[in-house]
Amino acid sequence: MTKPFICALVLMAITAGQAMAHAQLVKADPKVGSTVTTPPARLWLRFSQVLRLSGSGVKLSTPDGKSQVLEPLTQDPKDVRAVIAPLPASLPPGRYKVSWRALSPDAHHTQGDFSFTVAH
Ligand SMILES: [Cu+2]
Repeated sequence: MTKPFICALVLMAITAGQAMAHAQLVKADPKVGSTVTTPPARLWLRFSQVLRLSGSGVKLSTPDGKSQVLEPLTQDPKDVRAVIAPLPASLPPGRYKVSWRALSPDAHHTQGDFSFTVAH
């Protein structure tokens, strides 16, 4: 096959499988929408594929309306598709929003958000 033809096929595959081809959040800890009674020390996010860490990021919006980038974002040494972001120490009770932005190996971004609540 000629090179342009292969490229066209790849493009068609990407367009057809948009959701499949890109990193989507599969699992999180704290769980999506959950309420935890112990303030978590870190956020664990598992995606449908390996992320490029340099182009990915996680932001935390706190109950007081502020937001901060959670750094550094690291790969879970036990799971190549999972990343770990540190959380500020002893989060006060309230509802937190996590906004993530992921860079897939094919250089496309996906993003999403979810909330979790810290209760007494
Ligand atoms: Cu893509």
